[in-house]
Amino acid sequence: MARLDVTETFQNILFPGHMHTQDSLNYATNFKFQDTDTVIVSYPKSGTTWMQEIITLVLSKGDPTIAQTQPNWARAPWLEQYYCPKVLEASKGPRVITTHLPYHLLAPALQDSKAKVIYVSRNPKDVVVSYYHFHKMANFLPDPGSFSEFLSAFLKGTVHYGSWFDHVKGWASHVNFLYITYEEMWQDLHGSLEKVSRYLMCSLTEDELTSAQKYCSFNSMKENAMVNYTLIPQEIMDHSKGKFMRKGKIGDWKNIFAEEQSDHFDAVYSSQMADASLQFKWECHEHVLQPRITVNTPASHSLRDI
Ligand code: PPS
Repeated sequence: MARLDVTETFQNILFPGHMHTQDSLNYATNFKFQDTDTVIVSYPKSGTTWMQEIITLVLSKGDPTIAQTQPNWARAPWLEQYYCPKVLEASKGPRVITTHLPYHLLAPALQDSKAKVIYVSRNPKDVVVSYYHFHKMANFLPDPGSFSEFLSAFLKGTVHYGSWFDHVKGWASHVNFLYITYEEMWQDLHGSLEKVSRYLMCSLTEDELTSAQKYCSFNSMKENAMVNYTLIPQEIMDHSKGKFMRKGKIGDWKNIFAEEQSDHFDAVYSSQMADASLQFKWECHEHVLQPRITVNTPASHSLRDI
């Protein structure tokens, strides 16, 4: 499948026609989850690949063999992408599934399911920067234009995969899942591995944790062809225009946002997140959510903190 210039619109959300079709999106929204499934959920550029690697290494007890021999999309396929049924049919043992879909599209399928959901979020200012650079190298995404133009589309929610705000607020209303931030993984990878292993009820010894930590570090993943997307042909992802494992930092937004862009972002954030059921602080936080946690601190304050 190439379809690099095709955009699929599904329930008013844009998806790259490369990898997504109306059939694949319908398959995802009608999917029959199994109670043994683990589902990684994220808005693009929030730490999806990192969580795929973390889960692979937790389930393999720190042994890197699978992480270094199977591409991430074959171990944890994206539910909404066309090849997913084939990968799942061939899979043995408990399934790990990835999705960028917003909550309202998957909620009916997940209702009454005991599948373990791990939601990864990231400071949206870093998300938009990472996403902007990704648009330049990924030939299945439209030309992002200037950063200012892309930022404006991101804040309006007209970029591919829809609104970041709707994504995080929607998934915050799901019952009982592991919520973890990119920032927490960055600041405490060892602790994050422990949390994921506890949630998956797969305990690791200290040596196994140390090994897992080594292989899901940024430097290790950057060199791992199974996750750095160098297996993808140049015409689909142009690595001369940028790297998938680009910087792997927190707070990189400060290198590109102008002050007025940051102020405008904060204002849109405050207004969009006023009704959020979870307080998002882009520091070290992890919650197994109960629905409708009250927000005590104005969310916009926390955005300025890092
Ligand atoms: S995608 O395309 O949605 O699957 O992208 P996603 O994997 O969600 O996000 C890519 C960004 O995550 C960074 N990344 C990491 N950062 C730190 N440590 C590790 N191990 C790691 N693995 C991936 C990757 O570099 C992208 O962020 P940026 O800011 O662009 O570097």
